[in-house]
Formats: sequence, C-alpha cells, structure tokens
Amino acid sequence: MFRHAIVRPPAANFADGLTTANLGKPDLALATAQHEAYCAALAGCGLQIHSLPAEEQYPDSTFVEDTAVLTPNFTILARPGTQSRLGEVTAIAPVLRRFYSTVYLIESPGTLDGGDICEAGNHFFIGISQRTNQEGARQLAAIVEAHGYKTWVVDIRNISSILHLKSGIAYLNNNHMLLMEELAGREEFSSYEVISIPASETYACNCLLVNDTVLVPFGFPHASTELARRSYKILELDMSEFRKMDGGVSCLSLRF
Ligand code: CIR
Repeated sequence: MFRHAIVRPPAANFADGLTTANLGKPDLALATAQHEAYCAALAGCGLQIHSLPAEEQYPDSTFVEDTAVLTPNFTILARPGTQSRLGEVTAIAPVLRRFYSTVYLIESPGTLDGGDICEAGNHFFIGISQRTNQEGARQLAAIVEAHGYKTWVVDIRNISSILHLKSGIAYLNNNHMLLMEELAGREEFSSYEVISIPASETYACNCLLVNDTVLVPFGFPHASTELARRSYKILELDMSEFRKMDGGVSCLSLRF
C-alpha cells in the first residue's frame, strides 16, 4: 500500500532535457497541466503528495523516479548514468532522509537510474541499460539481497526502443507482468502470467499500479483492454508532453 508520493513539476526549461523520442518540443503549459492531473490521480488513489519546487538547474528533474529506489524499509540513492542528471540526487537526498533512516548509496564507478529497477514482490528486476551499468546493478543487488530480496538482471542494451527497463515492463501484482513483446519470451519472466503488449503500444508498458488503480497513458487501447479484461481498475492519463522527453507514468513520482 502506497501512502506518499514525491513529485517535482517540470521546470521552465523542461524542453532542454534529454530525449531520443523525435516527437517535437514539449509544450510547458500543457506539461504542467498534465503533471497536475497526474498528481490529482495519485491523490485520488489515497496518496499524500509531496511536491518539490521545480528545479531549473536540472531540466530532467521532473523525472524523480530516476533518483532513488524505495522499499518499505530503506532507500537507495541512485547514481544516474548521465552527467547532466547526477546533481538531481543531491537535490532530493535531504527529502528522502526525512522519511527514511536507512539510506544506501550507489557509488562510482557504478551508475544506476531508478527507471531501470522494477520491484515485483520480493524480487527486484535490475535493468542493464545505456544508463545503468553492471557495477551499479551489482551494488544494488548486494544491498537488496542483504535485506532478503531476490534479484534478476535484465540486459536491455540491445533493445533500442526503450530507455529504461521500466519503459518496457510493469509488475501489477497478482503475478501479472506487463511486458513489451520483445521481452515477453525471456526466461527471467517465465514464472509470471505475462501480458504481452505489441510494439505499436510499447509506451503503455510504462504503467503504474497505485493501490487499487493502474495509471496508464491515454491512447493505447490494446493495453487498456488487456488490463480491463483482467479486472484492473484503470485510469488513463494524457502523457503526451512527457513522452516527448522519453518519460512515462512511473517516472514522474517516487512512491512509498
Ligand atoms: C532522461 O533521458 O533521463 C529523461 N529525459 C527521461 C527519463 C525518464 N525516466 C524514466 O523512465 N524513469
């Protein structure tokens, strides 16, 4: 059960962030409105929203998920795999220390983006990507394994259509794993009931179970139908401006 979410609205220079999407420049006013709707959705799921000030020093800082990995009992400060985002961790660390007394760090030469980490019950799936390296994955695995979690490393470096592991997978409880079709056959997920999403809707794989509701991006009917068919309560959110910057539903918050 999540009770809190940390968010940070997009800053005035949001459009200067990193992107590979080729979908054009985001509209700040629309992004801000979409962010407000996102926060309202989280609040509607029962979460208390802790909204940090927009941070112009880091144009990608609205994607707070990448700065940390949260569990019920401890947090791990990430070490983003791109220079322009490293300072985001320093900016968010004091906020996390207010909520957590046990705080671990990913240390150099390890790199790790929170978007590469998918918690599924007592398992952690750790993506090795253009952002998270093997050393970052090793450090994270050692930390969570010491707390009794099991880990699986998933190498996504040869899948060019996703930035992070969680761009292509979402764990939805009830042993349900939503997966982009390129990952659907992988051995790592063989013990799950896999919901495979066709390539045309890969963006919808970044959806988010928040208590009893799945937040999904608007405009992906196959994914929404598959979830509704399995009796999930779904809430569709227009994410168009964040998609232009390679971000999705999970990226915009840290939940705990
Ligand atoms: C970046 O390239 O780092 C940002 N523009 C997007 C980060 C999206 N975060 C996520 O998927 N967890």
